Amino acid sequence: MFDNLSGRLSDAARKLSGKGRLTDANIKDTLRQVRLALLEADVALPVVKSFIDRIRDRAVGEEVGRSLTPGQELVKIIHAELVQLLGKNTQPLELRAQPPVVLFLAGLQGAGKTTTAAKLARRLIEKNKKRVAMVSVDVRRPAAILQLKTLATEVGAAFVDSEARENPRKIVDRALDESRRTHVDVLLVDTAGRLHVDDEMMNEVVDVHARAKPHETFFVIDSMAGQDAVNAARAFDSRLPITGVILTKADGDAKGGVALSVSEVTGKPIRFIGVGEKTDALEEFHPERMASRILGMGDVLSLVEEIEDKVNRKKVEKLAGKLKKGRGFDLADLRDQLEQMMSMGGMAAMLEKLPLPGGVNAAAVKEGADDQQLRRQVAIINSMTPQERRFPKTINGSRKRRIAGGSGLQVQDVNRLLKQHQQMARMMKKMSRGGMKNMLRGLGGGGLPPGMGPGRS
Ligand SMILES: Nc1nc2c(ncn2[C@@H]2O[C@H](COP(=O)(O)OP(=O)(O)OP(=O)(O)O)[C@@H](O)[C@H]2O)c(=O)[nH]1
Ligand SMILES: [Mg+2]
Repeated sequence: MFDNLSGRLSDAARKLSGKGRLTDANIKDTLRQVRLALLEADVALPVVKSFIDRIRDRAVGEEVGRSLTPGQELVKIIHAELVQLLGKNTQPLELRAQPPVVLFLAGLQGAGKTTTAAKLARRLIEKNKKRVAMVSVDVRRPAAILQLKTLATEVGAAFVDSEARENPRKIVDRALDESRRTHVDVLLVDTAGRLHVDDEMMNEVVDVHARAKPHETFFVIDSMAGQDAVNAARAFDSRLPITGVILTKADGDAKGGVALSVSEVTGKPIRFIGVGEKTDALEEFHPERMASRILGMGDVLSLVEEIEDKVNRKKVEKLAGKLKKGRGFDLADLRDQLEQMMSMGGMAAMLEKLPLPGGVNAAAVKEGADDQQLRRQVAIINSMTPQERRFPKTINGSRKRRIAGGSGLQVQDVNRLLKQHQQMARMMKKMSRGGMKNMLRGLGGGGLPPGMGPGRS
């Protein structure tokens, strides 16, 4: 799910570079890509328009954080808007009311109402230790009643029988009576679906709803259903006091548009997502997680935040100033770098969070870049004299042996470190302005310094 969208968004963001400030001009291309990505993902056009407008409003004039690329800054903004759109807080099920607490499920035909009712029942029984009963008011289709009965038995919920052609209101009354009598905590009401929204159907569901007086009214929507389903969401939302959306079939290859559209159109939070046909395949919905998944950025965002927090700005500025004055990147500077990495939880922790490019063997990379290695490198530098740190070229064979001995390592370890330093010094020199800044940008998702991990463009 969401592969298209995430691919496009991250590509677009990566291409955005240069300027220290986001402007109408420099985000234009990226926003066009985001727009296309959203349309490709079946997000409704008006939704796309207002979403893009909000991002533009928020982004233009935004100062790019010291350690971020403009692309990352924009991704941060898009992420925040996505979270906002998908609903900031998913509240837990409202179960505190006087029993029986009634949960009501409505939606189009085949959306997954009956399956979801069973999933909710199972969850309530197993997790919340509730006594659960289920009832179907789908009186036009005898098979629907039987389907719910079978599922109720499977998950261990009570089942209030109903008959084809019976008056739905009467069924609801009976279900409420029976639930009170048998001390049921939660009563789930499964309704009939229709192929299209029509008045007759709407009137019927509104009628049943009024009788059931549910504490939660869920609109169940198939994440692969596209625009029609989103229009149905609007229709249901205007007639029923929807308290939440349940997005089903999120395990399929849906493009993610329905999640965004339904949130924008109804303004109601997505509460759960269905991720399979089995009765345990129901997850709580987390806007943060969904937004990150849509952006496909791994945990880059949290990494970006960490870098912003923990990097010692004074040191960064000192180094930047030094590089500007034409003095080189020496081994003491390298030591500062390594120590900063250790304070960020080491390379292994950082690599965990980076979405490694395809073909990179994550295990192998991690092995070569663990905390222990960082500590060794720092130990080597610590065994040098200040003069050696300042002028690495003076480190000859006998000095290397002394340094290796001092740090409890081999001469070849010293050689490796010196080589690594040389590469970094060269890279630093190449970066005409704000070398350190750029290097940290690299760490934020662009790439790791040579010799410290996989090269990424
Ligand atoms: N893969 C997958 N399939 C699901 C999910 N939820 C429901 N389904 C399948 O979708 C089909 C329709 O589900 P139902 O629960 O019968 O849908 P409904 O909304 O009750 O349908 P009507 O009663 O006909 O309106 C079934 O084959 C379910 O197994 C899900 O989260 N993932
Ligand atoms: Mg059904």
